[in-house]
Amino acid sequence: MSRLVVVSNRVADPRKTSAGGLAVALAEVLNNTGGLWFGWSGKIIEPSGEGTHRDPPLHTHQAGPVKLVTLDLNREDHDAYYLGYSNGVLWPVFHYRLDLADFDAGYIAGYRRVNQLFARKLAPLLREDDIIWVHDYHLIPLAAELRALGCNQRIGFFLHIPLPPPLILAAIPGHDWLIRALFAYDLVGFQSNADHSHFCSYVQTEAHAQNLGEGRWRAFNRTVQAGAFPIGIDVEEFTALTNAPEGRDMYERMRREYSRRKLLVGVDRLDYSKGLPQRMRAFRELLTRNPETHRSATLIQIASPSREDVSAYGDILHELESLCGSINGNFGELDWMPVRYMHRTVARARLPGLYRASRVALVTPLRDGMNLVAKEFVVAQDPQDPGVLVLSRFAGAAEQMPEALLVNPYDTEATASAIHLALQMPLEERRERHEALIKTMRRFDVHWWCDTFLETLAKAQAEETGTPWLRL
Ligand code: ADQ
Repeated sequence: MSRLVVVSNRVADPRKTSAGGLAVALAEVLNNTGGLWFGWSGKIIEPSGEGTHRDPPLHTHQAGPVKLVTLDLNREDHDAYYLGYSNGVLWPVFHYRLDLADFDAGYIAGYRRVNQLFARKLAPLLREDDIIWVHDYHLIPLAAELRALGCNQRIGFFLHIPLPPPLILAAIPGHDWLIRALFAYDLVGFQSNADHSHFCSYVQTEAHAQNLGEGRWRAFNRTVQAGAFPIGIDVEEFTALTNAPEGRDMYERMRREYSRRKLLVGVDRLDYSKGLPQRMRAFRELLTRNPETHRSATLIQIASPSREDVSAYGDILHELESLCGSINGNFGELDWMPVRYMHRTVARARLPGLYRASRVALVTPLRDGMNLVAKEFVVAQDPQDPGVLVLSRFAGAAEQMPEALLVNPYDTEATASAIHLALQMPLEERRERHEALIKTMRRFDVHWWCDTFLETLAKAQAEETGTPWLRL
């Protein structure tokens, strides 16, 4: 059996439950084959510090049968690769936010440099029959760099964030280079059919790729297979977490505290893609139009700090704080605050209790690859008295969850109406919708996602080439 090698920007210790569903699921596969997980350590070497040289040493930790190998980045590389090209260019553009992209010409060179560094450090650790699975937008050119070093192993890539339509993608300096780099993989996976179709249109129109059928494309003397592999959650693990003492305790406490109110919940990273100001405006609209919701509805919004060193994130923080303040100022009473906003991360063990105590979840991103909060909310519900999911049609999850109340988060009035409908939905309808949703969650869980991707990768037919891959 081949060994699995996972490569991602950050590496998580799979033995820690706080690592979450994805880390746990990958760990399970890695455990089976005694695999390797490779990525950035999260540490930055400052210019004045020791070891500012280009090739930092590797750190190796054995986590059960899984070997974790990480490397540090020097400040210049980190700023160009991580803050610059990954989070200043690819993240906004892939989420359709050209207005927030910072197309500094120097970033792409740093992005490439770090991908080359990853390849150079990883290649000597590889075995001939390894299967390599690369994750996310930080590492698009990694396979091409590995191929340039003579690595012929099967390499798959999964994009966790959306892929925009060709004309938006084409705004990125170096977009043709990026997509050409995807052809160094044997299999490229997307979250949704929409993302996959954007890839197909791009390679047809911009790269004149030949469609070989069954998801296979030929261009740049190479064949790549592409498809949609919607990520799921670990339903069993999350159900166990819901029934564990900490989850139950959280549930009981929330029910006691809010016994006279219906709770609405939002749980997000504080990111402009998550549509938090739009959500607050819709909630304000709900309160304005429906006086009977006053005192009876409370929105708990948890927004965990994220990428605070990227400037667009400071703006979203201030906008959100000011909206929450003005809603509470205008509508609040001595014994009722409409919004409880917390700028922090909630311990994973407590999340299911919070979800279960809530009548409505607001998952209203402006664009999202998938959105696992929507799935976690459904799994944490009591099937006899489930809450209602209000879900943005622009989240990848919407393709799999038509039984949620799907909304356009840019349409404040329509979103407010959907929230109102959710608050009033009769028990029978809530049960029916929940039953359909939980069925899908169980069928397409994280194990399905891992297994399907890896089985497809094992069968993907690679074709060789001598192309010099990456001339920028
Ligand atoms: P993210 O944008 O980080 O991930 P998401 O899928 O919403 O988004 O959340 C990932 C995990 O973080 C979930 O397990 C959630 O519970 C947890 N989380 C989020 N906010 C939290 C908070 N405030 N406190 C505690 N926990 C919190 C990217 C893509 C998504 C895609 C995932 C997985 O942007 O579209 O679903 O990867 O592929």
